[in-house]
Amino acid sequence: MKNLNNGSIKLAIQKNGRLTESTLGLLKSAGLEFEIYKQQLFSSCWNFPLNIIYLRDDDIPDYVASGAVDLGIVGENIILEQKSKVSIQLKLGFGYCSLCLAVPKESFITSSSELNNKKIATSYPQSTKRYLDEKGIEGEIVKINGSVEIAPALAMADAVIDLVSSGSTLALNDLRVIERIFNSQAVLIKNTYLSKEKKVIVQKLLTRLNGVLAAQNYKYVMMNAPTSILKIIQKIVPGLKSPTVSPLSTKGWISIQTVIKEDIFWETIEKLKEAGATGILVLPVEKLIL
Ligand code: PRT
Ligand code: ZN
Repeated sequence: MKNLNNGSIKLAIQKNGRLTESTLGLLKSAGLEFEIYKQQLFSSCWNFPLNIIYLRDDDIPDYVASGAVDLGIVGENIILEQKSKVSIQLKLGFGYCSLCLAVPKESFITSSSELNNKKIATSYPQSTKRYLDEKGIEGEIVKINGSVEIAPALAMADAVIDLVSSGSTLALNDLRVIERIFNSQAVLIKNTYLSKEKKVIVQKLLTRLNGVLAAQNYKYVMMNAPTSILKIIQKIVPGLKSPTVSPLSTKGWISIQTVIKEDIFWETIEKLKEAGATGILVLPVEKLIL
C-alpha cells in the first residue's frame, strides 16, 4: 500500500458531487499535475508535494480537524453545520448557494416569527436549531437527508430550510423563500496545528491558488489613444501600480496596457471609449501574483 505520510501535504476534496469539477479545475489551473481514475481514493501530484484524497463532502471537515488530512475543499455550509474546528484559508468563488427558509406558495406563513409550533424539514438540523434559537422560535425540526423540498407536499412539514442556488427546485415544488439564513461558497480549510515543514508547503499552495483566483478578477487591456488624453485614461484605469505606456509610430499617439477588474469591466470600457481610446483589445489573465 502506498504511504501517504511521506512529507507531502494531504488535501481532501469531494469525490463526486457539485464541487468536484470546479475543485479539480482550480487545482489544474494552479499548475498541479495529477491523474484521476474512477474509483480512485487518492492521487499524488508529480510536480508538487501534495496528495489529493477523495471523500464525501460531509466527512471532509472532520478529517481536517483531526489532522488525518491537512487541507480540505468544502462548502462553507458544511463548516457552519458541523461547527468544525478548522481555519478557513480562502474563499474559492464557486459552489455558491444560500441556506433559505421556504414555505409553500399558498402558505399563510410570511415570516420566521410565525414558525412557532410549526414543523420545519431540513438536512441542516444544527444550523436550523441555531437559527430558531436566535429568533426565539419554538419550532419542531424534522431531519431529512435528501429531497427536503417534497416534505410540505407530503404534509410532513409546514416549512423547509434548505440550500438554494438557482431557485428552480423550490419553484418546481411550489415553494417560496421567505428568509435567507446565510450565504455559502466553496472554501479551502486547514488543520489548525500544522508542522513547520507543512506550513511552508501550504503557503506555496496558497500563493498558487491566490494567483489563479486573483487572475479571475482581472482582464488585461491594451488600447491606443492620443497622447493628450493620457492623464484622463490614467484616472480611469490606474492599473495595479500604473498603466504601461509606449509610443506608437504614428506621431501624437500612444499604446496603453493595463488591467481592469472584472466587476467594473464594462463601465470602465465605456469611459475609455468616451475619453477617446480606440482599438481596445481585451485578454484573459492566466495568473496574477500580487
Ligand atoms: O456525496 P456527497 O456527500 O459528497 O455530496 P452531497 O450530495 O452531500 O453534496 P452535493 O454534491 O449535492 O453538494 C456539495 C456542495 O455544493 C454543498 O455542500 C454546497 O456547498 C454546494 N451547493 C451549491 C449545493 C447547491 N449549490 C445546491 N443547489 N448543494 C446542494 N444544492 C441542492 C439543494 O440542496 C437543493 O436540493 O440543489 C437543490 C437546489 O438547487 P437549485 O439550483 O434548484 O436552487
Ligand atoms: Zn454530502
